[in-house]
Amino acid sequence: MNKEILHIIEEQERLLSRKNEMISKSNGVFNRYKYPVLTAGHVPFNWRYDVNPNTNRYMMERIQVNAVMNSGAIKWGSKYVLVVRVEGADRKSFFAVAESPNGIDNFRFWDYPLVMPEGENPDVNVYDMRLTTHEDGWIYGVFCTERKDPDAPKGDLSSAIASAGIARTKDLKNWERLPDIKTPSQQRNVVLHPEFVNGKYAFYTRPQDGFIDTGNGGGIGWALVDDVCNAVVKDEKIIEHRQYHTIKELKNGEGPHPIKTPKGWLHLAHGVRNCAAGLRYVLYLYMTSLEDPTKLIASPAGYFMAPEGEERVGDVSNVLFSNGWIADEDGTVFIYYASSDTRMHVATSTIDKLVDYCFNTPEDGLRSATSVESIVKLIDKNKEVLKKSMLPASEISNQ
Ligand code: M1P
Repeated sequence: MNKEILHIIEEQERLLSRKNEMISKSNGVFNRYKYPVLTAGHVPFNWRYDVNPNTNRYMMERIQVNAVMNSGAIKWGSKYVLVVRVEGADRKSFFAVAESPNGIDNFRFWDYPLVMPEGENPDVNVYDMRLTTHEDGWIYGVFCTERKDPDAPKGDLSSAIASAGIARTKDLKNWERLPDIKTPSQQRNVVLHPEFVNGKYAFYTRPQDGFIDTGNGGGIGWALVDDVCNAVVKDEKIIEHRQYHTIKELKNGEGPHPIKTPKGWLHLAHGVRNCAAGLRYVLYLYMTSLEDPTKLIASPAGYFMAPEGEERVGDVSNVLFSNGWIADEDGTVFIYYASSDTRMHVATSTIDKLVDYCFNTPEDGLRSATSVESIVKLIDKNKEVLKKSMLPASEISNQ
C-alpha cells in the first residue's frame, strides 16, 4: 500500500484507540474527561481520501470534514452509540453513527454515513438529532431541517426556514422519513418525549420568529400531537421560560429527551445570552413533574456546565451544546456535549447527583440581592457544622 496512506491509517488508529482519562478535579456534580470523544480526525479516512495512487497521486484529502458535533445518543445493546452531526467543509451537515464499548473512548464510525431519506421538500441542511426510544416501539430521530427562505428578498442568500424533521427506525440503519412537524412558527431543538401523554405524542418545542432570533418565542414549549405520521402542533405551551439577565436570556432549547427518575423528569437544556464576545451557550438542568410533565418542579440557578479551556474555542466559539445523554442501569449518566460547534466530549455523573443538584441548588431570585441572600443563608447554615468540626477557630469565617 502507498506509504502516505499507510501513515494516515496508522495515525488515525492511534487517535481512535487512545484511552480517555477522567479528570478528577470536579465540582462534585460531574467529571470531565481529558480528550474529546470525537473530532473531525475520527471520521474514517476512506470517507475522505481516494486511496488509489493512480487517481490521487498527491494523496490529497478529497472530501474534507470541518467538524463533528451535536450528537444524539442511545445505548444499543452493550454499546454506547452516537448519531453524530458531521459537518463537511462544504458546510453541509449529515448524520453518521459512531459506537464505543465503554462510552468514554474508542468511538468508531460505522462503515457508511447515515442515509437519511428526503421528504417532499428536500432538506438543504440537517442537524442536531435527538433520539427517543418511544413506548410505541420505534426509535425516533427528530432533527432540524433547514431550507432557504422562499420569501427572502432578492440577493438575501442567508435567510432560512428551520423546522423539525422526523424519522424512525428499528435498527439505526434503515430510516423511515415522516412528514416534518407542522407548527405555526419556525422551530429548532424539537424533541420527542419517550412516553404517551393523554394517549398522544408529546414534543418539546422551541418556537422562534426567525431563523436565529426566537423573538416572541418565550422558551421551551410543549405540544401534544395526535398522529406522529402527520404531526400537527395546534397548541403550544411554554414550560421553561427564558428570563431577563440569566444564562437563558436570549434563547434556550431542550437538549436530549428527559430522563425519568423517581423524583421527576430530569432535563438537560442549553441557554444562550448575548455579550460583547457574541453569543454564549451554556448547559443547564431542570426538572418537571412525573404526574404533569409540563410542571416545573426544580429550577437550579445558572449554568450546570459552561465552556472551559480549549472548549471555548472553535468554529463558533464559546458554545457548549448537548443533544445526547445515556443513563446506564447502574445510574451512571454519560453526558455527550459538543464544544464550540467543533468536537464532541463526554462528562459523567449519576442520576442521584444530578437530581440532588437540581433540588438543592438555590433557584435564581433574578436580582443581585437574592443571590447574596442565598450565599448568606449557606454561610449561616455552615456555621453550626463548622463549629462542631475539628477545624481550628481561625479557619472558621466570621469569627
Ligand atoms: O452555534 C450554536 C448552536 O446554534 C443553534 O442552536 P440554537 O437554535 O439554540 O441557537 C444550532 O444551530 C446548533 O446546532 C448550534 O450548535
